[in-house]
Amino acid sequence: MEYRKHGKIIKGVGGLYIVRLEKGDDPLAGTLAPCRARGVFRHNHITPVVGDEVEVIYTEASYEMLDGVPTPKEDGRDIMISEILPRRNNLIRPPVSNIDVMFVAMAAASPVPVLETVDKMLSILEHSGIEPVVVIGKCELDRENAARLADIYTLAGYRVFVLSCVTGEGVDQVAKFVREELYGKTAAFAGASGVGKSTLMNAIFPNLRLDTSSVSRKIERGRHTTRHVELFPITDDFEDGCIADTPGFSMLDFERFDFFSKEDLPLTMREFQPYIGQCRYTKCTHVKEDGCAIVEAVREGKIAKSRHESFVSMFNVLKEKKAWNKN
Ligand SMILES: Nc1nc2c(ncn2[C@@H]2O[C@H](COP(=O)(O)OP(=O)(O)OP(=O)(O)O)[C@@H](O)[C@H]2O)c(=O)[nH]1
Ligand SMILES: [Mg+2]
Ligand SMILES: [Zn+2]
Repeated sequence: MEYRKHGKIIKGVGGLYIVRLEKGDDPLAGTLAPCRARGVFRHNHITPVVGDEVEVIYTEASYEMLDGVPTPKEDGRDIMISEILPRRNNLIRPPVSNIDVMFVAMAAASPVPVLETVDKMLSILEHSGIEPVVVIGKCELDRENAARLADIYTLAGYRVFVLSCVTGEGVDQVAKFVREELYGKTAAFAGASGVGKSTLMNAIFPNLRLDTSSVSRKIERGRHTTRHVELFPITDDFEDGCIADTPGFSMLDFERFDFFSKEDLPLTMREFQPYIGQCRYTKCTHVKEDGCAIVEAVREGKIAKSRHESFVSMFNVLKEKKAWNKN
């Protein structure tokens, strides 16, 4: 007998994918099944990623009975991902798909937040139709900077959480948000390595016990603690919603920034929207032109200076890309 099932990839390591199979009457319904991807994906340069909704095929040979319970074989050899369903969205970094909400995490200090990287991430999320939520962690290390960052992103129109996993302040608010607003959704954490993503996941889900970097981080500079993307259920049921912990990125990963065109860029800046179409020149690039409504809003403090600086920096990268493509 051949079973065809729908499922969601919750983890992928070295070509072995853990798929949470949907509920049903079949032997492996509701289990976390180790699977392999059909060769045709590799042939077509398609890599299954965490968050993918997939079709899986298995047979009686794919599992064994352990204490009377059908248990999938660990090597995943006999359970095949036969199809990846169309993705609602798909990010390269962190490599996830079908995300509803992305927590964009930074630390008030240690590591020093790089706002340009944060803003690039936010623009990519806006462009992908993923709702960003800003998380400012380690607030006990530099309260002034935490408040400054919170102001920048609140002004930009984002939901902002300020917290510390050391003092515990702000953690309950995030946990409440997760319980109340992520029901049935798929969320993920994104942010530089060492900002405290896994620590916060552990604080929200006390049973999780994810690896977090210890005091040895200083010696192991540049090492990522989290190595793989993995989705965890918010309750004990994946269908109630899930959140992915992801490996932090370093600045380097963003050097090739060519996700969209320079014409699309202003549309990815949330707080620019009321001013678009208000500039003196219709072809205004919003970089420094006379009569630019956005530059004026920055001057008046309605748009944060750092956000406009990130915009200009991204604009210059995208402008170069266009010139390069013409050759
Ligand atoms: N002072 C302070 N340290 C924290 C806080 N939260 C986490 N840390 C520490 O920051 C370090 C990095 O935390 P992780 O949770 O491993 O960071 P991460 O973002 O998951 O890092 P990657 O997995 O490499 O992406 C650890 O030593 C944590 O103990 C906090 O609120 N305050
Ligand atoms: Mg981590
Ligand atoms: Zn303008």
